[in-house]
Amino acid sequence: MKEEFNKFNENFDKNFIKPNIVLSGKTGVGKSTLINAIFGSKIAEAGEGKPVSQSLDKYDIADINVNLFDTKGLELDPQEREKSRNSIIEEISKRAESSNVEEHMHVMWYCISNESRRIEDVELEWIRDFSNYMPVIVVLTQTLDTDETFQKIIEKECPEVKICRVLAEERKLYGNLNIPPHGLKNLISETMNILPDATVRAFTAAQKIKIEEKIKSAKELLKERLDSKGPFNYKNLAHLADTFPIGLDVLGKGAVYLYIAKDIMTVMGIPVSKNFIKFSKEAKPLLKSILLPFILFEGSKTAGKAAVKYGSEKFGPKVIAFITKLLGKNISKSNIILSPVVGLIMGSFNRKVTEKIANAFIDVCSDFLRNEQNFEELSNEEILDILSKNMQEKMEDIQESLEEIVEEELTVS
Ligand SMILES: Nc1nc2c(ncn2[C@@H]2O[C@H](COP(=O)(O)OP(=O)(O)OP(=O)(O)O)[C@@H](O)[C@H]2O)c(=O)[nH]1
Ligand SMILES: [Mg+2]
Repeated sequence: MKEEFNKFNENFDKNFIKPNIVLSGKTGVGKSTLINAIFGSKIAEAGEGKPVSQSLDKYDIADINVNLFDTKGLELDPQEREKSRNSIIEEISKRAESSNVEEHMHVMWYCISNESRRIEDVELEWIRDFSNYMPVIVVLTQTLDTDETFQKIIEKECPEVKICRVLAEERKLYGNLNIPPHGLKNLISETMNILPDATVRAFTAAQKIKIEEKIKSAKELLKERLDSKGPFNYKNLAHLADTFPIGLDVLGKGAVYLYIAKDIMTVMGIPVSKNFIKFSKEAKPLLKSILLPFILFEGSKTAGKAAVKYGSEKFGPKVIAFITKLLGKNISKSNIILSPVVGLIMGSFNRKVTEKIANAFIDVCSDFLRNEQNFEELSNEEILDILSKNMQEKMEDIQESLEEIVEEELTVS
C-alpha cells in the first residue's frame, strides 16, 4: 500500500514541477514587496539567498512551490556589471540546454519602478539580452496612476517583452487617500501563460493572489483522478486500500479520503505534511468530520433503511473498531448503525459520493484561503483543526444530497 501511495505521488510530481522564476531590477524598486505580496511573508523574511553562481542567488524557502532566483551586479561599475551579465547569461543558457524542464529558467520578472520613471540604457540592454535566453516580463512596480508614457518608452525599446503594471502593497498617501494594490492578478495570468504546462500547477499553488485559479486547479486534478482510465484513479486507490495494513491509525477507504484531501490541499497551496502516514495522523479530525454525520444512532429513519441494505455486520469488526476509535467513544456494535453513505464511503467506492465530498472540501479550502491570508503563521495542526471544523459543517449541508445519491444507488441495485 505504501508503495502504491508512492507511485501516486510520483505521478503527481510529474505535473507539479516548481517553476524557476528569476527576479531582477535595481535595488529599492520593490522586488521583495512584490514577492511578499504574491507568495507570502515567509519569503521576504528569508532574506539573502544562497549563491548558485557568481551573480545569481537562490532563495531557499522550504514548503514553497516555486524556486526564486535573484540577479546581482546591476549596481556595480561597468566592468563588473558586464562580468555579472555574462555570468547570468551563461547560467541561463547552460540550464536551457538540459532536457530536464526542472532545470530551465522559466520566467524573469524584471522590476522597474513606475514611480521614479527612470530607466538607464544599461537596463534596457539587460532586458533585451535576457529575453534572448528566456521569457521576460517587465514588472512596472509602484504604479500609482494610469499614465502610460513611461511604459510606452520601454515598449518601444523592448518590443518583445510583456509589461505588467502593478502596485503590490497599498500605498498610503497624504490624509486618508490610499491607493489599493492592483495589477497582481494580471501578472499572475501573464506568468501562467508563459510557464511550461508541467509547472503551472505548482505555480498556482504557490501564488496567493488568484484563489479562483486554485479552485480550478483542484477541480481539474479531481476530475483527472476520478475519470482517468489509467492506474492513477482514486477508485484504484480505494480498491488497494482494502488491504491497508491494520495497526496504522487510518484504515481502508478512510485513507483514500485523506489522500484526496492531501491532493486538494497541495494543489491549493495549503501546507500539508509530505509524508502521508504523518498527514493521516494529523488529519484524523478531518476524517472524523467526513464520517461523523453518517454515523447514526438507532431510531433514525435513514439508519433503519441502512440496516436493511448495509447492516453493520457487512462491515465487520475491523471497521466498527475503527469508527469507534475515531469517535473516541465506546460504541458497541449493537447501538451503532451505519448509514448507507458510510456504506459507500467505507464499502464500495462510489464516484458521485466521492466527487461530492471532494468538492465540499475544495469549498472549505477556498474559504480557508480567503479568511486566513496569513496562514503561514499557523501550524499544520492548527490548519487542520480549522479545516476539520468547517468540513464538519459542510458535510451537514450536503448530507441530504449525499443520502439522495445513495438512495438512487439502492433503487438501481
Ligand atoms: N506601498 C508600497 N510601497 C512599496 C511597494 N513596492 C516598494 N515599496 C516601497 O519601496 C521600498 C523598497 O522596496 P523593496 O521591496 O524592499 O525593494 P527591493 O527591490 O527588494 O530592494 P533590494 O532588496 O534592496 O534590492 C519598500 O520599503 C516600500 O517602502 C508597493 O507595492 N507598495
Ligand atoms: Mg529586496
